[in-house]
Amino acid sequence: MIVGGGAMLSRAEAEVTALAEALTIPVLQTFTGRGVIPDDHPLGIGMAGGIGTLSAKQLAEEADVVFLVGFKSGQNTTFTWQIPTSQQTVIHLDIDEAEIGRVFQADVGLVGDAKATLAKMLQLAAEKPLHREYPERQEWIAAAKKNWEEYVQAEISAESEWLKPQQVLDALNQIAQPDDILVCDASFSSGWGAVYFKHKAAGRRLLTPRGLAGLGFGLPAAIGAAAAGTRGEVYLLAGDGGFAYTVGELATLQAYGLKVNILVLDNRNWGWMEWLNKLNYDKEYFDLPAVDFAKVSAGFGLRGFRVKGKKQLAEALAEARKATVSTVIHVDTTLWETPVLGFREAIGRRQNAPVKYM
Ligand SMILES: Cc1ncc(C[n+]2csc(CCOP(=O)(O)OP(=O)(O)O)c2C)c(N)n1
Ligand SMILES: [Mg+2]
Repeated sequence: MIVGGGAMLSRAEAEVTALAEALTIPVLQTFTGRGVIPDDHPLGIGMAGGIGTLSAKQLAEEADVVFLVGFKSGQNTTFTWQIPTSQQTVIHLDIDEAEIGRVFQADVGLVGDAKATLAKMLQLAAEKPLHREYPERQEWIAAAKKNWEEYVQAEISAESEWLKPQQVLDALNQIAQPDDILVCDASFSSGWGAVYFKHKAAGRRLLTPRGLAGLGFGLPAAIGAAAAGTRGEVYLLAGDGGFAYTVGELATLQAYGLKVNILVLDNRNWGWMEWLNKLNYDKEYFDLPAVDFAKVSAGFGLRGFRVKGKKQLAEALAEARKATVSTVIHVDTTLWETPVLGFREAIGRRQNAPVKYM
């Protein structure tokens, strides 16, 4: 099952989970479908696509049937329209009839509200001999999930001079509570958030800009989330480049007494673009000026920490959580880590390697 934002808008979290459990279906998610099932659920496979988990990639490639739920077949989740393949059977459920077969041919098209339609499918499944154990499928899913968890664990426990963004997300996962919200700016931050931020309960907890495109979205969007009065804390993850686009909005946080815990991933570069430069031209072109965003934050009357290692990061996150005002945590990170699977593969093959997807 690949679940998109349509399922979230229809609040179909319970029905998606119930159908997945009844038939042992792994649940892969899009950016706007993230959180439809908690990540620690055995069938919760997380983010699907070119920016996604390796378990989602494996399961999407190996499935014989792909059930698209409230999902518009966007570029990321379909690996730039390579999945579903023509060999896979496609069932597509969407509230908008025009979506069915618009991008991929659907073997079965279902037009309806996600919550209502999944509830009906559950009822039909219960009446047929479908509600049963599928041990082989369970093993297939559990093995894929475990492989990815081990892969992430290795990334997290690696020691290097610079923190990896994966380690920053791990530190955030350690402290974040189920009701907290993570807002991400465009570029890699959205990828780090979507792939590595753990959804501890079902529901929408991740806000990313559409198409991961508009840099500078992060801080204004986080201000919106804080002003809306969410139950939990609001976190913002932004790159050093994009954060500078709208950094003046720190004044809004100060003026309205709103609280956002801000993590700036400083790789001193337009990371996404520099990766493309390196992969396509084997050349690095950019450097961004060194800005101390912790000091910038203090200049706006807010709190700021500049952190290097894991210990300093955990301490700053704890301080930020306790505080009543907004905090900027400026984290110096390595440039050569990316949440884009195609980039990772291409850099492994070294230079002049055209990127297969994204
Ligand atoms: C408004 C806007 N301008 C330019 C771009 C093109 N662009 C995409 S990613 C990127 C680099 C972003 O750098 P940074 O915010 O530091 O994040 P990083 O990729 O380093 O994690 C740029 C310039 C964009 N997406 N949006
Ligand atoms: Mg950057």
